[in-house]
Amino acid sequence: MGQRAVILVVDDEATNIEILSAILEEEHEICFATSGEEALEVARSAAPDLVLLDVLMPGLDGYEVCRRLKADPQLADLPVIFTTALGDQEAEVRGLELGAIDYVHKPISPVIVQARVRNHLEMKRMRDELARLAVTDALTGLGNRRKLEATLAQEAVRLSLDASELSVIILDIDFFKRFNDNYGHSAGDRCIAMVAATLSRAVRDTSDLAARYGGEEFACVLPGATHSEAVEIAHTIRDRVRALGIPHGGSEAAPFVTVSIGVATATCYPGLDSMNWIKAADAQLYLAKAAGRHAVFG
Ligand code: GH3
Ligand code: MG
Ligand code: MG
Ligand code: MG
Repeated sequence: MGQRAVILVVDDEATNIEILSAILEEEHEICFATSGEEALEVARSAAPDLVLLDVLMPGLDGYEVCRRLKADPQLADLPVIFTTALGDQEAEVRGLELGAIDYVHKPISPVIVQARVRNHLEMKRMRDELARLAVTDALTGLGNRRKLEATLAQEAVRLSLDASELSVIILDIDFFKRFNDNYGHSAGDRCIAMVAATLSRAVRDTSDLAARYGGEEFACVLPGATHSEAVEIAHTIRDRVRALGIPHGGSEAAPFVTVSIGVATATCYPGLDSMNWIKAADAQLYLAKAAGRHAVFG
């Protein structure tokens, strides 16, 4: 069993909150709000997994709360189930059109509320897992190319707003075709996973991204890192990969697996294209390869 889900119960009548809490608290954690305004605050602070939202409330009504939740990128994925005494189809359709996933009528049936909440939580868990898999590389657990491109696009927006810096590192394993030829494809896969783990330990896990860019090529996005900071990180990565001591008889750079690294740093400029940062780092990587490999250029 995983962690207990957090359900936000919103209703202007305390009795309704008590009834829903009593029905759900055995299986889930409950937090509550007694107005639309409070619901938006608690949705942000308590990070619930699902909301049971009353429609008729003074001030912000349930529809308006739902509209605001769906308009907020941080909260848009939060599943909303309306609970209401309104019996007409129009009210129900309006709720569903605003992005609610379900609608339960008052007086509520405890078993139906329990079953619907359970189903919607399971669907949310699967959606979250799919979303995670869509941006994760299966072999290494790093971000994949899609994640890299999304992060770069996000960073381009951020850089156009503040004048901070951003560095990109591109890294490629040296003479890897010969490694596969000599030691086999499975050993090659294990080598890629070890280089990936080294990379991910060398960057800050809160703000930086380490991604698998292609077969034996990786990229790091380092928001806020100056050029000299990024070059220093690149040297650390280069040294740590060599220190793994993975034998590589076919390499002309060392008797062990090594990497070549290119570094590029961007600052804000008009018409900024984030894929140009990758091109700039790639050009430096090419120079590192040409200079004999196991090198950092930037
Ligand atoms: P260089 O030093 O110039 O980078 O030489 P290289 O041989 O590493 O360069 P190249 O790009 O020609 O070869 C990359 C090789 O990586 C070719 C391919 O067989 C191998 N490769 C790509 N993806 C994978 C993978 O997922 N697993 C394994 N085992 N090998 C892979
Ligand atoms: Mg009400
Ligand atoms: Mg390559
Ligand atoms: Mg290579």
